[in-house]
Amino acid sequence: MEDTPITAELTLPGGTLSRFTGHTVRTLSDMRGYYADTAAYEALLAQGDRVLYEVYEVARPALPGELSHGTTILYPGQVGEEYVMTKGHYHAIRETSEVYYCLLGEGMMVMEKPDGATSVQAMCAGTVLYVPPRWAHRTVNTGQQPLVTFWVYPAVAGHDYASIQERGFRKIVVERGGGPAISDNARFQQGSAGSGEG
Ligand code: S6P
Ligand code: ZN
Repeated sequence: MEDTPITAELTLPGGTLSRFTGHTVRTLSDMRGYYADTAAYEALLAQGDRVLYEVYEVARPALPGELSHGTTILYPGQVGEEYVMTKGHYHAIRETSEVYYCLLGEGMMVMEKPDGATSVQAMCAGTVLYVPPRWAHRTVNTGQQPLVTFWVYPAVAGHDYASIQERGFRKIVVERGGGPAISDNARFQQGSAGSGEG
């Protein structure tokens, strides 16, 4: 693994990086079970699978001191009333944090802790958002254009998707009267999100 300094170009409005180690493309079919309105999800999928978000990552070795970083391009849209969103995750090592810098678009970061604490923060170009240790996090695009974020987190963190996939977040972001509103997730299931690997 390269241990010399790395320079990359982050191009806007696309949000792409000129150098990266991984490129993940998430489509509607990857998101089965995530959206509250399952009928709307199936109806949309029947019209065709489409890309919902892309991630460009400079993944670094899982060693103390290393920082992984990259960009997420979350496309606009809705599944029923619910705005397009990322899967969301805890970091496998719960005592790790993350910094997000919003470069373009409008959205929200939905966050919660296993003890039930929740926080939903608005993001637009210029917003710097700190996700402290132990907070699960998901990005939601509430705007009309791609939501582009740059993020940095400890490379040792790892990801726990299962806790969110099984239970969801307590809060969801839906369209009400032409704008975003935060709503209780009727499908949220109580349960322990565990302590992670750390
Ligand atoms: C990683 C960081 C982001 C997300 C990305 C996609 O810790 O939070 O790179 O991975 O925004 O979200 P998700 O929930 O599908 O990984
Ligand atoms: Zn993360």
